[in-house]
Amino acid sequence: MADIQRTLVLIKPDAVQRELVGEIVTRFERKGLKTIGMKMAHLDEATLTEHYGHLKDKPFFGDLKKFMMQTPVIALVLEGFDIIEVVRVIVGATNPRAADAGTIRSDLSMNVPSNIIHASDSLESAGHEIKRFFADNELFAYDKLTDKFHFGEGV
Ligand code: DAT
Ligand code: MG
Repeated sequence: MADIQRTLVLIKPDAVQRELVGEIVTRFERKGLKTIGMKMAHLDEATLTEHYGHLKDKPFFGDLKKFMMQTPVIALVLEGFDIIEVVRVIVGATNPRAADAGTIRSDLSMNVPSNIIHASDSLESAGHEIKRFFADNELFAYDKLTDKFHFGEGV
């Protein structure tokens, strides 16, 4: 039996500027993923230094943080079976020009630094990232009428 997991998604400033927020949220909804948290936030440098800590020695680290502070972002927490892997598949590879056709990055972007979306890459990072952006009382448990199709036997 697959595990129910949670993952963090950030819809980045280029997607906000390019009016792609609805399109991206729609793709997750149509797949049947359950949103349990959603908000707009203007990220500060300290948060981004932590969030992108694995890239701190890269030459593009400063530009990446500046880019992420250009506008507020939309943060989502999604919940479902194997959701970390499912969302990474829907998001596509880091380089949008190499991403599989049909993925968000392939269909909607062309450039690594502005690849429009972030998604947690492991169970461990998802745990840290959700805590970084959401308080416990900003995450919601509720039943959706469609849960039986996505989580159950479908009958
Ligand atoms: P991902 O976002 O697919 O998890 P990552 O964690 O390696 O990829 O990098 C985080 C972000 O940093 C990525 O979405 C865009 C930016 N980035 C990565 N590699 C880059 C590069 N070579 N030049 C510029 N920006 C880069
Ligand atoms: Mg990453």
